[in-house]
Amino acid sequence: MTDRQTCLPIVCIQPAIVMDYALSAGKQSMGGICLSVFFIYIFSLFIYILRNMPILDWKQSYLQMCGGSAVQRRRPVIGITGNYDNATCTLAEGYYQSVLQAGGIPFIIPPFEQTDNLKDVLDRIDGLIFSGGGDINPLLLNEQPVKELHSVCHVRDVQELLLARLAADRQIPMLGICKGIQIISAALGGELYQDIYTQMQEGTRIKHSQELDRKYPSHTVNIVAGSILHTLFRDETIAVNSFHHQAVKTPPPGFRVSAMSEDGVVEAIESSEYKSVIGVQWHPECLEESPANNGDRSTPLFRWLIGEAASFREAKRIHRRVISLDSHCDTPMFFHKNIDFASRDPQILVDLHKMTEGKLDATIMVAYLEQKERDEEALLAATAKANRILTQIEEMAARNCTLLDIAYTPADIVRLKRDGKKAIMLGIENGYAIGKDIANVEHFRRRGVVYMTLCHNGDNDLCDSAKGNGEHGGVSSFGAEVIKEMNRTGMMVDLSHAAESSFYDALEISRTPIVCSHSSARALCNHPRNLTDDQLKALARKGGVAQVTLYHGFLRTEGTATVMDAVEHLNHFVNVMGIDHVGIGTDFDGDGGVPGCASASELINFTRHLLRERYSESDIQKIWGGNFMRVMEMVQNV
Ligand SMILES: [Mn+2]
Ligand SMILES: [Zn+2]
Ligand SMILES: [Zn+2]
Repeated sequence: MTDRQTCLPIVCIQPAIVMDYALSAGKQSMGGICLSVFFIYIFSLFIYILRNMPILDWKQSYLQMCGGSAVQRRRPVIGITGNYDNATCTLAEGYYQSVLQAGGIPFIIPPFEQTDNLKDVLDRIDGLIFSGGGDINPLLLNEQPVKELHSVCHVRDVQELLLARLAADRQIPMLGICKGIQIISAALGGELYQDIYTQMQEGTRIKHSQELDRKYPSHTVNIVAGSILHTLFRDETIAVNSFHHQAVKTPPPGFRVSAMSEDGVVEAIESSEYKSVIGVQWHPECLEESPANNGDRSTPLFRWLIGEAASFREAKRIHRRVISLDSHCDTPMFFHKNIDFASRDPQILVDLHKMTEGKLDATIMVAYLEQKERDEEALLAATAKANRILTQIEEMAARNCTLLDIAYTPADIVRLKRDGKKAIMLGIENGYAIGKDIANVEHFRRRGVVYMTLCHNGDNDLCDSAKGNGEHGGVSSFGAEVIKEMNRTGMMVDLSHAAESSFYDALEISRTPIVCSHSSARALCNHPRNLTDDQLKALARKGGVAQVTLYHGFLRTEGTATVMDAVEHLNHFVNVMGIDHVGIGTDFDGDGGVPGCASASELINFTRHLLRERYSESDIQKIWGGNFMRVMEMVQNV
């Protein structure tokens, strides 16, 4: 009983306590939950930070990096020139952080005097940033220093001017920042102001050397409509920071001004030839992301550079894997001018340096014969001249035998590429070379000639020319014999320069596919030398190929033709014939070459445009000679 009595109050009290506790705790429970959620949050944040901060446990990071897929993400490598002062190379963190953020791998290039290393440096990067710094030594630009000149660093200037020139030759995407815009401009032939305050003539200057922190803008710039810069910022006016008293006076050839401040100072330049080069006078890597700053002012430029570098990297990768063959150049026309094919010779558009820079593996050099009289003596002279030019090409090849060789078959080109050598093939431009002696076909074929155009400008004994008088009404009976002999000996029949009548005749006569080594589309440019859609279709039906030429007159009837026109012509060829019947024959050194693809060194730009047009690697392989070599193989193995 006592148990029950003593028990009762407990039983009675207990519910009361529980109730009381529950009532009072009701107010606290929310706080309790909040507190525990907070601790859980802090704990998980701690775990998160631990997992995401390799510095805290590098061994753990190492294990993580060794797990998962072994596939490397191939991000573009961006070289950034370092600043140099007091025997120390430095780089402000904004540069490399911006590159990292935009998806690139930063790679600092210190200034050094061993300039023979520079080409190797450039081989290993996909994009290049010229960073800010002191003034440029005016002596390097053949000028005396004005008294307003600040400090200069000679070693750095020399190296950067060299780098900019070499990088431009290699079509490496570039971004110049502050001093960098001036370096790019000066290296490529532009003019500079050593001091805008004393040297600029018109008007007065606004303040270009701000005391504000670098992350704040201090003046605005007006962006030129239609410029790359305009597409990047989608704005006519942006606010920028400013730390300079030098500026670009005139941009180099192939460049345009893309932004100016109110007082007329050049604040940005860019390539006007569809190349990936931009220079800005401000410091985008320091500008802060803020609404006051009209949005983000740094990342568009870095994102642009990394995007261009990625495409350049992809173009280089493709050129390593596929053979690139230019089906027509007239470089031997310059052989009598004492040119040096092994050096970067400004007289010619194709040499060993330019082929290497533009990643061109092979080119077909022709013995070109101007159409002249057709009497016995003149015909013998024509044949002799063709032989002489072929000998000159052979001698040039012999002089440079460690770096290039003559290729006679597609297999030769493949072998030479594997050996790291350039391939030269032999061609004849104008069947005039045959004279009236059919035996000359076999003679030239034995010398290694892979193709011969039946004619040039003017009718000859073989056929009518696109620029002739319709003498035979197409291919002559001798011309028909020549075509059959070319079929028998394995020489490609080339109908560039031929009249339409000759074209259809030859297509009928030839047992093997025919080629047009350098011709463009009539539908886009009405020139008698260009191919109509009907011609293209007939050519493709017979398995042949037409090679777009970079000759301005065959690309556009009005205005200046550029590489974009050549791309349009190629697209048209593909639309009419399909991807298996197209290629590129530049006509370099025969007046070929257009802005954006002006020499062999710029041919990799064409590949980048093809990538932009969404051609696949296999398409590009066909365009860059795969189709042409397919026909060559077929013709040679008859
Ligand atoms: Mn400024
Ligand atoms: Zn030519
Ligand atoms: Zn020609």
